[in-house]
Amino acid sequence: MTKFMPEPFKIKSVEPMYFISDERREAAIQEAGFNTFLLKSKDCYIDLLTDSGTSAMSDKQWAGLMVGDEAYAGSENFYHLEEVVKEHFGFKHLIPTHQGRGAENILSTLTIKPGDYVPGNMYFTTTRFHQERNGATFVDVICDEAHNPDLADVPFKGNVDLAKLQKLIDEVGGDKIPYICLAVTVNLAGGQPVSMANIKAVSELCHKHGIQVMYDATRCVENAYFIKEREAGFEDKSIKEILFEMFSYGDGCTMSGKKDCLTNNGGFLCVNDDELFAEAKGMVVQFEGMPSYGGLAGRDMEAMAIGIKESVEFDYISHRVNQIRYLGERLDAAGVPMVKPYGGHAIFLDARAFLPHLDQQQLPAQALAAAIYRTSGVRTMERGIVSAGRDVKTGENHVPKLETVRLTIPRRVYTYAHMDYVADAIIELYKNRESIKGLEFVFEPKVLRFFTGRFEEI
Ligand code: PM9
Repeated sequence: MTKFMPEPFKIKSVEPMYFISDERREAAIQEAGFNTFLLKSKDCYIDLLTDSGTSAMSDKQWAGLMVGDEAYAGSENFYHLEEVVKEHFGFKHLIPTHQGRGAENILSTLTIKPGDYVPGNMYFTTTRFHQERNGATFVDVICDEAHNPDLADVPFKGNVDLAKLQKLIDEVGGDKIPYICLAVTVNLAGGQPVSMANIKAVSELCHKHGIQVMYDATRCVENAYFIKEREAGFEDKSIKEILFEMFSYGDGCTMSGKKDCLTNNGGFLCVNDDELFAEAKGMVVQFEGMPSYGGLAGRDMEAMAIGIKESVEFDYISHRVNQIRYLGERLDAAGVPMVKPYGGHAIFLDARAFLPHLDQQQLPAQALAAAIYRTSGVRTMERGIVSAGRDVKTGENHVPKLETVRLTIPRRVYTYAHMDYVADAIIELYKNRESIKGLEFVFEPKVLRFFTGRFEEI
C-alpha cells in the first residue's frame, strides 16, 4: 500500500502561481524589512506563512455561499451553524465572531479581573494579549517536554503538567483563576496534541477548585486525529466522537474558524453558562454585531457550518496530517533540525540548531524565515523571540526555549509536489547556512510586534 495516499480531492478550480525571479525576491525582502508578514502575496511563490484563512473551500462550501441569508437578524445560516456546532462541540451556547480573537476579546473581558491569573498550555500571541490587556498574568503550565524540540517519542507534548497547575492553584487560590485556556493542539509548541486522559485530569482538577475549562479549539480536529492515532482505546472511534468527548469535559471554547473549520473567515465563542452567555451577547453587539451574526455574513456562517462537517471526515484529516509528516520526513532525511514529533498543521524548523552561529538575541528564526524566502520564494513565519514579545511588567524580552520557523501548510491547497519543492529549497539552504546573518529591529511596535516590525541585517 502507498505510504502517503494522494490528495483526497480532485481539482475543480485553479489559481495560477508564478515563480519569482532572484532580483524580485531580493528587492521584496528588503522592502518588507526582512519581515515575511510584510511581503506582498504576489511576491510569494509557495505561501506557508499560515494556515489561517488560507484553506481551499470545497464545492459544497462554495455552493453554500449562494444560500447565504443576509438578513440583519435571525439568519437561517446562523441556525444551521448553531446546530452543527452543537452536534460536534456539544456546548450549550454559540456566539459567532469575525475571527478567533473576537471571541478571545469577549471571553477575557467578561471573566478576568485585574490581578487574576490565566494558566495555559503555552502562550499564543493574540490569546495572551487579550488576557494581559484585561489585567491577568499568563502562567505557562505545559509539560517541560514541550519546550524541547528533540523529544520525538513524546506523543502528547501539548499536555498540561498537573503539578505546575496545582502549584499555581496553591499559590494564588482558585478564586484568582477565572479559567484555564486549554489549547488543542498547541500551536507554538509545534502543533502538539493533548491526550484525552490529560484533558480529563485537567478538567477534574480545575472543577474541584471552581476554575472553568475554556478550550482554544482552533486546531481541535487535528488534536482528535492524534488521539485516534496515539491513545489506547480511541483507535476505533470516529474523529467526530473523539472531538465531542474532548469538549464534554469543559465549559466553553474560543474558536478561530479560519483554521479547522476550513473557511477563509470567521470564528466563535461557546459557553455553557447561561449568565456568561447573556453577558457575551451584550458585548458582541457592541463590538461585532448582532448575536446571530457576530461580524460575519450569512454566507460565511454557512461555509463554516459545512466546513466543520467536512473537517471530521477521516480521509481529509489523515491526508492533512500525513502531508505534513511527508515534508518532515524529507527534511529529516537530510538532517535538517526540527521540532518532533511533527505537528498537525506545520513543520517547525529549529532555528537555533539550524543557525548555531547566531545568538538568540540576533533573531535566528526571523533571519531564517527571511533567508528561506530570499533563496526560494517560499514564505514562512518566525515563531521565536520576536513573536514572544516583551514582558508587560518589566519590558524585557520574553526568551522562549523554542526558536522556530513555521512551515505552515494551508488546508487542501498544495500537493505533495509542492512539498518536494519546499523540502529541496530548505535542504539546499541548510548546506549554505553559515552565510545567513542575524537581524536587529529597526522598528519595534509596542504590541504584537511580529506582525509589523521591521529589521536590518547585523
Ligand atoms: N493563529 C496563525 O497563523 C493567525 C494569526 S497569528 C500569526 O497561527 C490560536 C492557537 C491561533 C490563532 C491564530 C488564534 C487567533 C487563536 N489561537 O487569527 O483571530 O493559532 O482567527 O485566531 C494564526 P484569529
